[in-house]
Amino acid sequence: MSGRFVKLQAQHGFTMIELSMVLVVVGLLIAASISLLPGTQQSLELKETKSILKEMKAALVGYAAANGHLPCPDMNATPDGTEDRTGAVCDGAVGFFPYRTLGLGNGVDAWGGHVVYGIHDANAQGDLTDNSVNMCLDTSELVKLSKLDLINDLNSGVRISKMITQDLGANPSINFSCVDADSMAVALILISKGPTDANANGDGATTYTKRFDGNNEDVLADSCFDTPERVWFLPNVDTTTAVPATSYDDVVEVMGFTSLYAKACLTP
Ligand SMILES: [Ca+2]
Ligand SMILES: [Ca+2]
Ligand SMILES: [Ca+2]
Ligand SMILES: [Ca+2]
Repeated sequence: MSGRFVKLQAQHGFTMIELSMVLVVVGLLIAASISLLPGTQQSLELKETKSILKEMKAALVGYAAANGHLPCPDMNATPDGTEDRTGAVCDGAVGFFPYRTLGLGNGVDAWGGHVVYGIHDANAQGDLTDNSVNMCLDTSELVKLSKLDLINDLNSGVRISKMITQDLGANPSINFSCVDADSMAVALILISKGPTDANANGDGATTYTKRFDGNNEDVLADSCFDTPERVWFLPNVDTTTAVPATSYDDVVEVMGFTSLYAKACLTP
């Protein structure tokens, strides 16, 4: 009887130790997950935004394949999701993503910001967005798409910048150039501002609508933008040193002329 009692006591004690060890481990796991959460959340939103921009690009290609032209940007200051054009010509080359024209539910990134959509200068060329010409069937359009636009239109239309210098020393910096000789014309571009005004250059850090960085600044006024290869670059986010002008958290997706033609016009 007493032997059985001792055995029960021993079993009970062992269970308590085991339980307390489990509680300690659970506590450590919770602490670890809480400390990891902000960075994990940010990278999830970045990943989701990249995926959203790719889906938007696929929708644009599908629209071009079905209609023979791209939709115009949504030029409403408060985006209504519909393209804005006057006849065959777009009301502007850079505006917001026309999600309703494309049959999508919304046109925002993972942070809730409206995605900017730019198309190659519609007023000067009228090719990609002209709804009276099928860019897949008109041979003069074909020639322009494959050759002339790329060579001759660096001075106009939507284009992306080029990296000119890189310094990964004590004060890292990467410089991009938007001058005509360094930039490259593209058929279309999609831009998310990311979560912050990462280069903190005073272009409106307190409001979401002005969080563009790098060459994406003044996004509706000037049509040269950052290359999609320009990745998030936040070297001095601890703010103990001045945030360099190269800090950058925008997300950019582009499509060139030949790629658009191949995907919209040649893919069965
Ligand atoms: Ca509109
Ligand atoms: Ca930004
Ligand atoms: Ca900025
Ligand atoms: Ca610009």
